[in-house]
Amino acid sequence: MSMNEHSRVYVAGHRGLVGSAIWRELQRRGFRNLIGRTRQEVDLLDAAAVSRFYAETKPEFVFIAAAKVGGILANDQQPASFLFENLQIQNHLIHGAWQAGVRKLLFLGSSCIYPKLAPQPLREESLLSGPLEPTNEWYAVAKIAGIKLCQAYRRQYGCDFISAMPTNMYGPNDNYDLQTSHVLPAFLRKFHEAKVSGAARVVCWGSGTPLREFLHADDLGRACVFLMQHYSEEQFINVGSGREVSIRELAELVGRIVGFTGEIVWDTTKPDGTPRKLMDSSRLFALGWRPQIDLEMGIRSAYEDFLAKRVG
Ligand code: GFB
Repeated sequence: MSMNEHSRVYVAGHRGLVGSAIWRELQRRGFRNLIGRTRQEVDLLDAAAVSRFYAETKPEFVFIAAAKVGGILANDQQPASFLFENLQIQNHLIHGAWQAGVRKLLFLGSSCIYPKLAPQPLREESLLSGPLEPTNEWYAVAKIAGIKLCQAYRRQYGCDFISAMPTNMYGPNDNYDLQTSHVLPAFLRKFHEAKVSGAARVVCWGSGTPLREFLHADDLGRACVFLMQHYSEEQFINVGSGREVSIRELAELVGRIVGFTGEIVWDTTKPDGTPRKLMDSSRLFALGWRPQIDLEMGIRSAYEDFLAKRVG
């Protein structure tokens, strides 16, 4: 039986950027048996706690949006945490889902699984065809292991476990901490604070030349629910918008939306990361799915979320 509004659906990481978007989409579609647990309620680093949770709640469908995530600097500075914690979280959730007889599971990876110099736009077949981008290889290795674990449980045990690889995400419930965040929430905060304080300059990291593809979390939420209902292949599938911008263009766009009129300067002691990361999402598009939120509209709504969440 496929997932419907009566199904028992567990969203791991339901308070985060991606998990909360999946949750909102399921609510919007009238799902009434949603299961979510905070870190305090179920520690996903604890195998026994995860297995108890599965036994008690018996979910039929599972979305894995729980992970230790962060921007380029956090990835570079905490290699052990990014590798170890992500392996633990996904091992517990995937193995536990098999033990609990979960009908279908969707694991979320990241576009950083691809080799740094793989042909662009990035096709699913490029996985493991070359060396990874060094700033986030630890996170990438964990995510590759998660994809492989889903494929292995599918082959050995016949589990309907699938994986989706989203591009760079942004939207409500993002992390706005300047040391650990991704670029888009960092820009919202930096440009907003500069505007409010009347600062003449905003300092951005790297050279501004890297190209990135952005997707609003609500588009990813819709894609995840769509894939849970319509996709069941061993090969993972890319989820992107198909549009890329340079980090410099992004800075100018965020500056304009926020209303900052000063100067943008580039701190080239900070890493650029991979030069380009555009996904080929044609397999997903061929299934009939399309993103709905363009970058400017998405940044405007993300800025509203930032203003609403801001204390003081
Ligand atoms: O979003 P971001 O941290 O992640 O950085 P990645 C994207 C680009 O923005 C890099 C530049 O070229 C940064 O140097 N940048 C400029 C900034 N100013 C800032 C700033 O103030 N903060 C941040 N964070 N960046 C991550 C991976 O890579 O992408 C993760 O590390 C994950 O593993 C995620 O895959 C999607 O796109 O470089």
